[in-house]
Amino acid sequence: MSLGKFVSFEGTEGVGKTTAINGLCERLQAQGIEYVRTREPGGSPFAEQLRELLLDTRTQINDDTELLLMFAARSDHLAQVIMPALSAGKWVICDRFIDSTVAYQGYGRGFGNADMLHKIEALIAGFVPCLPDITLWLDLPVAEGMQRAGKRSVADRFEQQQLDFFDRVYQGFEAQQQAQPQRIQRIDAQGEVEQVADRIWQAVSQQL
Ligand code: Z5A
Repeated sequence: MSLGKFVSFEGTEGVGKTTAINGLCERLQAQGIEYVRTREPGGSPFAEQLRELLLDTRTQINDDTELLLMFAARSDHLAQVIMPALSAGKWVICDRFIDSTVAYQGYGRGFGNADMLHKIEALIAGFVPCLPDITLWLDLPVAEGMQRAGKRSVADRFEQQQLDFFDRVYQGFEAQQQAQPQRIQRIDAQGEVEQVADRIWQAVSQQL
């Protein structure tokens, strides 16, 4: 039986997920709520190895291979980290989950075509035993996120994509939020860090 809450964060590049998760974890700690903070792709030792390959600019794979590797990483992450934590009554705070697959592999790589989306749906149905209780989609114009992210790091294999790719990814998140408004809450990611943290806490505290 699952007792803990499963919270995922989603959004295009540089929207502020890491910053927002820091804020949420501080507030959970203040409430005395035990949580496990994790991320995808990755989160377990084997999935972190796959993450390195997936983000490495030298990796040359086709779209189906990328999709299957995302699910291989997720399967291990679920088995090793997510399900045990939830069963132990802990909250799981996950930086990206299945909605990133729909957005990046389904809309970014697959242009939102039905074939790719059906493959993803089948993989979710077959290999994902539980969906997040709440997903926070940090909504920020793509260009603004890129500007925030650009201040910081060297581009990985996904960050090297062109603007039209990220526009499609954004459309993927938007479409999913519209299709599943109960689970996926849109959070305005513009404004000061504290303002965004307050919006997130308002959404999450309804789960308490
Ligand atoms: N991927 C996929 O394709 N399919 C899948 O199924 C999954 C993932 C699960 C790795 O993700 C890649 O994997 C990702 C999709 C793909 N590629 N991309 N793009 P990731 O989450 O590790 O990488 P990311 O999306 O690029 O995240 P990020 O760059 O780490 O950004 P972030 O965590 O959302 O943002 P941040 O680090 O908190 O903030 C970015 C900067 O903005 C930073 O300098 C902050 O100080 C600043 N910031 C944050 N909040 C604010 C506010 N409110 N105002 C001003 N500045 C701010």
